[in-house]
Amino acid sequence: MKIYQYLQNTVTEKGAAYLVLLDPDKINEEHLPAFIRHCQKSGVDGFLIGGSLMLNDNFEPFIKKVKENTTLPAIIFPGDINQISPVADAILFLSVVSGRNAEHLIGKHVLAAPLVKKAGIEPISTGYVLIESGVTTTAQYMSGSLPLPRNKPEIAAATALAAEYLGMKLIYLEAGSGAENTVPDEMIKAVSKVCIVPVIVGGGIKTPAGARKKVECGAKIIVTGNFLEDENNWDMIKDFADAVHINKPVMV
Ligand code: 1GP
Repeated sequence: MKIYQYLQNTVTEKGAAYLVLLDPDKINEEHLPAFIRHCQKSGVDGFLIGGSLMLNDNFEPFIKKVKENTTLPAIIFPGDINQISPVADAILFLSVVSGRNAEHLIGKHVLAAPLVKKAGIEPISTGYVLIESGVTTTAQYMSGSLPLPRNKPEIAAATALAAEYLGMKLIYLEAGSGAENTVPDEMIKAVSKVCIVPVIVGGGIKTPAGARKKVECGAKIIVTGNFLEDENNWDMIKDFADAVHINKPVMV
């Protein structure tokens, strides 16, 4: 429960937590140490690590490198069961509850559970809700499931509540990496209203103001990935962190 507790404490203290998603297939490894240190200095609360494909065969060394450059938690955000490593601190044990593909609801988990146990890392059970976002995203395609219609906040709320009643500790509202449209504000409000567990929102968030809006709607954890893969945007990490940390006054 260490990392889950850390996330909850961060939410209590700062109002919301800000996680940066690192995809080993997309991040230039040479620049990784500087990026990680810059994230920590800028107020990021932790890292999600994972990708849909993992073509580079460098998953574990990548996490090691992350850990060497930060004291923040490294949490696996697995695209598949080949993304499990004892070097990480925790893993989001994701079930795609928006879909009806049994493989992604429970099938992969049966194969993954003994590996997570062996790795000795903390599993954080997470109800993963894919939201329709304009175009077919990689997450939708790879999970072989229909996303939840974006104009149906009540279905999202019912889905999230069912996941919570099944014992899941986090609800991840996912528009998909690089999504054209982010998770709708109304949907975040509807889910946050019924769920006690923290709600994560990610996919297509490109501005600090956009991130702040999601927090104002009830999101407790914000994830950005794609936007920071362009090194020209690194200057904005502190602005994102300040925008997400709604309890902390911004120093001007
Ligand atoms: C994707 O929610 C994350 O799984 C982050 O999305 O890469 O679009 O920021 P972006």
